[in-house]
Amino acid sequence: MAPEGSRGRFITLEGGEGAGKTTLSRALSARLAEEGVPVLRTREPGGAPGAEAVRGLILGQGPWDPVAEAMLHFAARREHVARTIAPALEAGIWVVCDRFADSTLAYQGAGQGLSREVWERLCDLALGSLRPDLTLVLDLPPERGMGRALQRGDANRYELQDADFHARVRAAFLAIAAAEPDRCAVLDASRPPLEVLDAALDLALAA
Ligand code: Z5A
Repeated sequence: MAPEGSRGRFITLEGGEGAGKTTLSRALSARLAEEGVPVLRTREPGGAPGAEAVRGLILGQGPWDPVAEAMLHFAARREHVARTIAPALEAGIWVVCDRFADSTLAYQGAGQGLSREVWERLCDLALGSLRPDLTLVLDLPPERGMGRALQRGDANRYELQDADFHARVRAAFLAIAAAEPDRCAVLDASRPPLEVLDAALDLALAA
């Protein structure tokens, strides 16, 4: 458990569709709470009233120009950070967030052609110095993740992209993790949910 009065830890979950981020964020938050850690579970795009409204624009409309789409994600993210994430961390609450800025680099960058330079400028503008303490990348072959996600029968426009798009997104997440081993850990998301959770909990408590 974090010492009283200290800043909360910021943990992000990343990966392709159907990799199990939502499942893990629920279970990990519950297990952290059982360990006595004050924890807030949130998601992107969304996590604050204005950001949820932008989520409706992003998922409900489009296609967007890639830079415009990235700016929408970062506008939502800025609201999310300002209204939800930063106040929680400052209050000593840990934040478990389903997707964050790495998703923009993977989807709008590798997927849609946004340059890394523009992504970095948007990070600086929207996030200041805030970066996750720990990022868990749930890695799964896209066809397996898509199979899981499509079973729900409510595919969004990202899920409807072709196999090459999803392969680029997966490779981008693995490249992010390889480039920042101090922040990121890759979890094999083909393992049963409880095994994924145990590995995530160990990493979270050590973060
Ligand atoms: N997006 C973007 O382009 N740029 C950005 O900056 C951001 C996002 C932040 C948001 O969609 C979309 O926005 C997203 C990227 C884009 N693209 N898509 N799609 P979303 O929030 O609606 O969905 P998502 O983030 O992709 O998550 P998801 O599809 O809901 O999947 P998930 O959360 O990773 O999986 P899950 O719901 O936990 O699990 C899916 C099913 O698999 C479910 O039936 C589970 O019971 C099952 N499951 C989970 N784990 C396991 C294991 N370990 N074994 C077997 N079965 C499992």
